[in-house]
Amino acid sequence: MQEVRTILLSKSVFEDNDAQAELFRSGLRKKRICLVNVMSSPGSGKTTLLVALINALKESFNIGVMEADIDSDKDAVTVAEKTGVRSVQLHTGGMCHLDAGMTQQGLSALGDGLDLVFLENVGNLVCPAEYDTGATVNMVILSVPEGNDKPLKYPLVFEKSELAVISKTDTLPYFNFDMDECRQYIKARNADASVIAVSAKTGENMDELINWFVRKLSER
Ligand SMILES: Nc1nc2c(ncn2[C@@H]2O[C@H](COP(=O)(O)OP(=O)(O)OP(=O)(O)O)[C@@H](O)[C@H]2O)c(=O)[nH]1
Ligand SMILES: [Mg+2]
Repeated sequence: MQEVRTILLSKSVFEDNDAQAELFRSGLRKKRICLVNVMSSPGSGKTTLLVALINALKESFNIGVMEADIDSDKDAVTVAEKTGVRSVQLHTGGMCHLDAGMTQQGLSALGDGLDLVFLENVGNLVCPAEYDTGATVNMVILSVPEGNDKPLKYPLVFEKSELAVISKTDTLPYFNFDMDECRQYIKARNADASVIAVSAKTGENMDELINWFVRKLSER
């Protein structure tokens, strides 16, 4: 099994997380680093989707991954083994979210020279949305089995995300998931959000998602 570095995050020293996040983000923009904060409930397919995306983008961009987890290093090992890109595990010490100070600690551990960094936040649709990590892109994943009403029940994460991915579309035949209604609910939270429905398992519509990132990176 591949070894990955595990960073035990220390409590942030910053009193004002929003100010720190803005400062961190403007530093990232100057260095032309696209940092993507990936939020979703547990098991919605974050790691699976990141592996597919990274394998499609890694020839064109230098990519790194930070995997936040309360305890294990499973996701960081999976990403390292399946993509070969730089990956670090961030242990939150029981906390259900990351803030800007913690994200900065992770990025320092990952090192320099990266164009695109994915931060897989702790699986949770509530807490991560409440803390600005300083990322340049916020992204939410909602999987078909979770149900199309989630943007109504967990509005903040959809308000904060410029990209909403509806994942596991290969399971649509087995669930009462109304795709049009889901898109409407997401747009009601954030009219400007891009909404892209994909299956990482079958590869359905992954091209649209890959192109979204290629475009985003060209705008840096
Ligand atoms: N059918 C189907 N299953 C999927 C798809 N993507 C992921 N899965 C499955 O969903 C389960 C959870 O996937 P993960 O990628 O581990 O999800 P995660 O959001 O990273 O989970 P946590 O890190 O625990 O929050 C696994 O059994 C995956 O094989 C998909 O597109 N279709
Ligand atoms: Mg995961």
